[in-house]
Amino acid sequence: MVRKPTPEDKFSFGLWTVGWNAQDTFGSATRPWLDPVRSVHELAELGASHVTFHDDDVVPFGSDDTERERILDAFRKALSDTGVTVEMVTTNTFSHPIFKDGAFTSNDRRVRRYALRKILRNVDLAASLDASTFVMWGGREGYEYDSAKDLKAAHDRYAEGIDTVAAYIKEKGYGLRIALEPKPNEPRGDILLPTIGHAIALIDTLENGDIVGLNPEVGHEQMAGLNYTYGIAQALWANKLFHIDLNGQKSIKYDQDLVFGHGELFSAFATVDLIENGFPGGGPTYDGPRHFDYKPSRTEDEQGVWDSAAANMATYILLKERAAAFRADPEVQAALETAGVLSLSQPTLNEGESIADFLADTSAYEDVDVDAVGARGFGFVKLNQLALEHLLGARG
Ligand code: ASC
Ligand code: MN
Ligand code: MN
Ligand code: MN
Repeated sequence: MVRKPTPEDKFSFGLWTVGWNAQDTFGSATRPWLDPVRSVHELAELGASHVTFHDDDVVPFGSDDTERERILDAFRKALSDTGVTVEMVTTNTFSHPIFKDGAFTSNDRRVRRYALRKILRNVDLAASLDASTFVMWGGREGYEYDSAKDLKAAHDRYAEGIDTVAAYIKEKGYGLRIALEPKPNEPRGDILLPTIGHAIALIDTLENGDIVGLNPEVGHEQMAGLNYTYGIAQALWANKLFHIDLNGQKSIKYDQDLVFGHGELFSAFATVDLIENGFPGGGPTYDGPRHFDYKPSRTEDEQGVWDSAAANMATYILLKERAAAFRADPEVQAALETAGVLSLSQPTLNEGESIADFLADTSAYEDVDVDAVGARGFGFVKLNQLALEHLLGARG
């Protein structure tokens, strides 16, 4: 049996996840449209504490102001009836044809100005709902043809757009931070800021970069053949892990958005271990929502939608329990010791050691028995097997 989620688990879902009607490139919808009000109630029932949404998930694109207010009133009522809160808001700058060549980086300046207005309007909504994170997934910020985009100008415009939104947040005194979501490709052939590292490098150039960080998604990093746990680790190290999108992906292919753990399970274990237990030697930790951005597969009916939502949380809880047992196991502690994992926190130079002192230290170089040091076994495989046995529930 898996225990039921509690508010301490901080589980959160995008309304576009359960709400996806399963239309894809090759086929029409297999499920009816779901009213976001209904989704809020169902997710609350299943044990989620928070929801997130794109502006257009709740208020259909093109709604007039009266209609918008009517819809938002019903949505706010669902929130207060259930106690569910909105922790993150994001903007749809990818569905409407106007965004076909991007939003902040479209070659058409009219589109860039329109996108900026759509986003600022949504920042106001996010702040009014007390959200703490404003995600930007630049899904259409890209190209298919190398000759079609001035990539220097595209980075200038991307940075300009993000900096303007950040400046607006500061000017208004909103308690929001921006989180960029990298993705290597799909729907564009190539997307700008394809990985966590690319995004961090751009953030470093911003004037208002202090309130700009990352929202890495499991599948997006894995689509690039990268290790998600490594990616969020570097973001944590840089104090830039503002939010996370958890889901599942099986290697380099289209964006599968499977249930968390239904892709690379062993990798999901490492992710949960890092999020819940932190770095072995201490350091920055992630305290934000455990947010799922998955898609209930096209094969599922409505019951399958709720079963898959529950599956994300159940899998996370199981991995959290397994990761706690892994860290608490004395054999694991001994294996970490043998592997040198815990000694990596020790600085390479002695405290106060100058480079001259270091160069004069013959024990660091001249006297080293390189064959003896090179003969050391690290025992990483034994450590990994202990992790696997914990993951499979064979220990503690
Ligand atoms: C987002 C986000 C994604 C995409 C995708 C839309 O806001 O985080 O990964 O949009 O879920 O289908
Ligand atoms: Mn995805
Ligand atoms: Mn996502
Ligand atoms: Mn996605």
